[in-house]
Amino acid sequence: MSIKGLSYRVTEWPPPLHAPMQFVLFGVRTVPALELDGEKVSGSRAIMRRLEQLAPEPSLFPADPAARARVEEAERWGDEVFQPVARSRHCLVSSTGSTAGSRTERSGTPSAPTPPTSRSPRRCDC
Ligand SMILES: N[C@@H](CCC(=O)N[C@@H](CS)C(=O)NCC(=O)O)C(=O)O
Repeated sequence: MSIKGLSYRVTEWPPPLHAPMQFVLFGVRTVPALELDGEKVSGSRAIMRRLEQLAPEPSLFPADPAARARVEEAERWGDEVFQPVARSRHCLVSSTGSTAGSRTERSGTPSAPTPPTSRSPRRCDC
């Protein structure tokens, strides 16, 4: 949304809260999702296409049709083949320290990731 020049507000739900919260708010368990004046859009691919409709320039996709087809195939593979494998496994991640266990919000340009402050292993659903 920054690339498109669109203003936005980000709400993050720390795992494992994100799945039930997404279900309550969007009717699906996964992040990301977007709410546009009450319209709910879930999933990276759907969000990208909705943003293209809202603000065509600059495009998030290559102008060349063959290049765009390759990008769309890579997206599809990631979404339909790779992600389900990753999601089916439990993974270990480092705790993010002070933000762990709390809802966080921010607006505008995304900031740099916060370095881990703890080595406590946690489960995730990604
Ligand atoms: N390819 C999908 C992936 C969605 C997805 O699997 N998100 C994970 C976080 S990385 C999630 O919400 N997992 C919770 C669950 O599967 O219940 C997208 O980009 O929208």
